[in-house]
Amino acid sequence: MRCSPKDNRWRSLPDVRPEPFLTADPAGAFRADNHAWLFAASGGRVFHAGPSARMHWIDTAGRGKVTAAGTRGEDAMNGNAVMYDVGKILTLGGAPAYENADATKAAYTVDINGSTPAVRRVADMAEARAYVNSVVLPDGTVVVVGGQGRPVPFSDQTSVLEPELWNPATGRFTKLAPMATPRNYHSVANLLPDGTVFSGGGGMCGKCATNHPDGQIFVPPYLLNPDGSRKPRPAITSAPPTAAYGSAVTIGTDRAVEGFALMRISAATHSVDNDQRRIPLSSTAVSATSYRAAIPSDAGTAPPGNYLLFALDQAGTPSVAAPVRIG
Ligand SMILES: [Cu+2]
Repeated sequence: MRCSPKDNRWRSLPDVRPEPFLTADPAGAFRADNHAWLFAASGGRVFHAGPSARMHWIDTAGRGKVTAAGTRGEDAMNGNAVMYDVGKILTLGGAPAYENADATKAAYTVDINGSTPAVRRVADMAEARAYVNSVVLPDGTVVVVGGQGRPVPFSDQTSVLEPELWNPATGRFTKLAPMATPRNYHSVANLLPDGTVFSGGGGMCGKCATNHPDGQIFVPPYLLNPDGSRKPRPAITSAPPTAAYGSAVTIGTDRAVEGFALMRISAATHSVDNDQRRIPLSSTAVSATSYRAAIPSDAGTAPPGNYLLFALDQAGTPSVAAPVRIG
């Protein structure tokens, strides 16, 4: 494993070996070392949340160092891990093997804010899924889309078409309206700047019948009235394009809002989206339409890069995002 320090040169970490991270996959090393769930943290450390049941801290100083950090249920290959709040990770789904093994409905929260990660099993999903994607929304809920009950690459058998929405306040999942096209192996999902979710791809092997070179946009409940019409939403009228660590930024809105969240712009592949994270900001009202929000001082809380800044009203309805570059 290597890391990129401040001078932008690659540096080898010879003491970060692959063995601790392997799953017990019957297909051996080819499948056992796939798709690690990795989260940048404070002090140059990286948290390894899975998909192996064993979790670890990785220290990137010097030659690098791997320290055991407890276990989280079972091996969950091609499940998901999503940082839905500062230092708080939701993991869900996956299977004990990369393919041809029943997926799980199980979900866990892993809180890495303390010295020892705190693991809690939360309510199961309604459906077992692997090759699934999950997207955290600005209000802290997590949309779970696609996947198969029994993962088989380049197959649409046992597809799960109903998304589920996880609520961190209750630890429970709620089923949502089904999508039209299966999204399994090689599918992706990401948050869009208007607060909707892109779900696309899947298959993409030569001329396979299960190739899905297309996408769908899911409108989460927080944007909708009960009759399906769009809710009124707040708007950000001004925000700085860049923000320094530890600074306070002034954000203008068109109405009174309840709060703000930074959502890191990220990319998904093979059910892994390691950059995805949501950072709620503490803020104070200067007036009904002007707020001062605190940017985290720690690059482990908000790694440098591009974020979407959302304002949320009292009902949790988000604005369209303003782009902000941190650090
Ligand atoms: Cu692949």
